[in-house]
Amino acid sequence: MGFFKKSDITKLYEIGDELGSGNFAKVKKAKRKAKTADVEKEVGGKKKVVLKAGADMAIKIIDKAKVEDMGDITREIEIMQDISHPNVINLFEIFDEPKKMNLVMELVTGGELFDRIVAKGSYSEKDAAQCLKELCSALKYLHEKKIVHRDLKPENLLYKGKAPGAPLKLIDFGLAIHVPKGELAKEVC
Ligand code: PIT
Repeated sequence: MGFFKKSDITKLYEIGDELGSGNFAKVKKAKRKAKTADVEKEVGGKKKVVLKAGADMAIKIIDKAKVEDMGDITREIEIMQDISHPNVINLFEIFDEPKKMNLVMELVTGGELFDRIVAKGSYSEKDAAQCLKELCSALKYLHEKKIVHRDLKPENLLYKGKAPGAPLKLIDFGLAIHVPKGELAKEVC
């Protein structure tokens, strides 16, 4: 990883249903096509297969025409490329097309923490403690790397799957910044 592929994403992925949308991007489900080579990534000094043919993924499709400053997008990508943690959404590869930037990410299907809190009516201390434990683990990891997310909210925490006990994953690094050593993040977001 660490570089952008210039090829058309539809050569490698079948794009599926929309999972969500924002001002200048859509997230869609996608399947890695049958006749594609495995993608490897170095994890803890060892090469690990991280993408296999047939894998279900999520793709964030960014409409370049609607983006004011592409520098914001490259910052988001650079930050995500530097992160590997069980409670943060994983970015696998990037396809830079003339009109769109495509970010291939881990697929999560359990919905937002926000919706689970609302659906439950009451939210137990045990549930809250588990959620906080996972969030703190992600934030400790990010802050040690001097990355500040700056948009923490229940809408940006998605459950990996529908089963109880599925891990939470932090998403949306659109406002995240890297704070140089010795400096403070002061901007109000
Ligand atoms: C999924 C499923 C889903 C949404 C996402 C991923 C979104 C992830 C995301 C969005 C961002 C970002 C990083 C990750 O910067 O419903 O698997 O704007």
